[in-house]
Parts: sequence; structure tokens; C-alpha cells
Amino acid sequence: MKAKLTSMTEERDRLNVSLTIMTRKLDKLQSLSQNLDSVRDLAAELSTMKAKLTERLQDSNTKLTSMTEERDRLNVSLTETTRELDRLQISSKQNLDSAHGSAAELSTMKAKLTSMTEERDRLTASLTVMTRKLDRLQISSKQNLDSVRGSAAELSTMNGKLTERLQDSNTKLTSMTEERDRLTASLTEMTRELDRLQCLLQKESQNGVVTDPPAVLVWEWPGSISDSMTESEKTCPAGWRKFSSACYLFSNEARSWDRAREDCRQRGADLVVINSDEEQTFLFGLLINQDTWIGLNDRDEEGTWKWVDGTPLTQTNWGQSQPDNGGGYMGEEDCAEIRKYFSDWNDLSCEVSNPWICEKKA
Ligand SMILES: [Ca+2]
Ligand SMILES: [Ca+2]
Ligand SMILES: [Ca+2]
Repeated sequence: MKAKLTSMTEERDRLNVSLTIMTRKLDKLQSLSQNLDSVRDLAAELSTMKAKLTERLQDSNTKLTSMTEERDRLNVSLTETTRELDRLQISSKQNLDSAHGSAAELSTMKAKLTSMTEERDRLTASLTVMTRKLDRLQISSKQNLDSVRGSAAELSTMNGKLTERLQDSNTKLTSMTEERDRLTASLTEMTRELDRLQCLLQKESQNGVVTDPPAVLVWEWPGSISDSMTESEKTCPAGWRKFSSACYLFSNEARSWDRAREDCRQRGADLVVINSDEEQTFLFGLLINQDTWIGLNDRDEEGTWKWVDGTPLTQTNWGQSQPDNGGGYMGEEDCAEIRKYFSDWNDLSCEVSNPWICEKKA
């Protein structure tokens, strides 16, 4: 029984220890259970929170979507606005350039207009001057034309005269050539005769016959000055030519009419006065081919011609259309010259340099 008791005591102790442990475990479990409730509460709270957050998130998503759409619309709008702005900028720049260009063009056109106005004024002035000149030229050219017609007629006359003279000269040349040939033949014959006579004389003197020597034969060409100078001409001073009862000097130089007359007066003479056809023929015959001053002028009264010695002008030998007093465009012509080419007289400006003829009594 004791053993049983011991064993039962032991058994009881063990059970007590076990009970203690179990009590502790129960406490722990109770504590754990409390914790579990708290966790369950927390979980419920969390669930509520999650639901709320989910709701907000959805709101936010919705808002985000609408804002994204709004942004996209705004972006599109911005792009369009930017394009419009670019267009406007380009357009306004063009407008500005165009405005600048227009201003410059306007300025240029104004300048051109001013310059054209000036040009027009100048041209108008020029036209007026030209019109006056034209009027003068028309008057002058009509006068010139008349003069040229006169000159043409003179030239035609001159040509006729010259042709005639050339024919005369040719005829004279031919006859002179024949004359020269005859004379040469004659000279040859006379030379032979002279030789023969000299030969004969020599023979006779060798034979002792004394005779006078023959006169020396001198040959002169006909027409030389010394031969043609007549005995009466030799009463004029050296270099002067005699005709009728007067002496004439032909100058070797050319001077104005006044200086020519001065030269004659210093020689005790005056410019030649042509009193007759014979005297004129004589003068033309000795004249060289130049226009030559004579003692005739119309200085005192235009158109009234007077000889230097007061002799009245009874006969004249004016050329065609002369005296013309310069034809209205050559200046006054108040002094007279004789013209070899035309065998006539012409009035000329007294200042022209011409050769001249002096005349004085023999
Ligand atoms: Ca005379
Ligand atoms: Ca005159
Ligand atoms: Ca004249």
C-alpha cells in the first residue's frame, strides 16, 4: 500500500507539474487569442482602407485620363496656334518687306520724276535753241544754195574756158614743136655751113689770102624776154612792163588790198586802173594764174564802184553773179580783183591776201 502510495504521490506530483505547464500554455494561448482578435480588427481596418484607396485610385485614374485627353487637345491646339503664329510672322515679315520696298520704290520714282522734269525742261530749252538755229540755218542754207548755184554756173563757165584754152595751148604747143624742129634742122644746116666756111677760110689763109674774120654767129631762141622787150619798153624802170604810155609792175607776193596799194604808192604809182579792152587784154596776157588786186573799190558807198584815180567806171567785166558783196554770208566785199581763170572781175573782202598790179605813167 505504501509503495502504492509513493507511486500515487509521484503520480500526483507529475500531474501537478503537468497541470502547471498546461496552465501556462493556456495563458499563452489566451494571450495569443487576444492578439488574433486584434489582428482580425487590423485586417478589417486594412480592408476598409484598401477599399477606400482603390476607390480613390479609380477616381485618380479617371481624372488622369480626362487630364491626359485635355492635355492632348491642348497640345493639338498649341501646335495649330504655333503654326498660325509662324504663318502670321512670315506674312507680317513679307508685309514689312513689301512696305519697305514700296517706300524705296516711291522714293526712286519721285527722284526719277524730278530728274525727268528737269530733263524735259532742258530738252524744251534745247528745242527752242535748236528751232532758232534751224531757222537761221534755213535762211543761211537758202543763201548758200543760191551761192552754190552761182558757183556751179561759174565753174561750168570756167571749165568751158579752160577746155578752150587747153585746146589753144595744145595747138600752140604742136605748132611750136614743129617750129622748134624746123629751127633745129636749120641750126644743123647752118652749123655745117659754118664749119664749111671756117674750113674754106683756113684754106684761103693758108694760101695767103687775108680776109676779115666772119661775124660770130649767135643763136637766140625766139620769144625770150630780151628779144620780146620792145625798144620803147625800155623807158620803164627795170622789172616794169610797158603798154601804151604806162608802166606796170606785177608783184611777186600777196597782201591785203590796202597794203598792196601802199606798196604801189611808195613806188610813185597806184593800183592799176583798167581804162580799155586793150589794156585789159594786155594785163590778162601777163597775169599768172592767181586772183590779183586792181585799183577798184566800193568802200565809200556800197554798190558804187570807183577807180583809185577817180576815173569813172565806164566799162566793166564782172563775173557771173558778181559783184555780190559776199552773197550775204561771206562778210562785206568792197575790193575788186581780176581772175585769170575766168578772165573777169570779182569783189572780195579787202583783207584777203592777193598779188597786185601797180600802174604809173611811162
Ligand atoms: Ca590804166
Ligand atoms: Ca561791196
Ligand atoms: Ca564777190
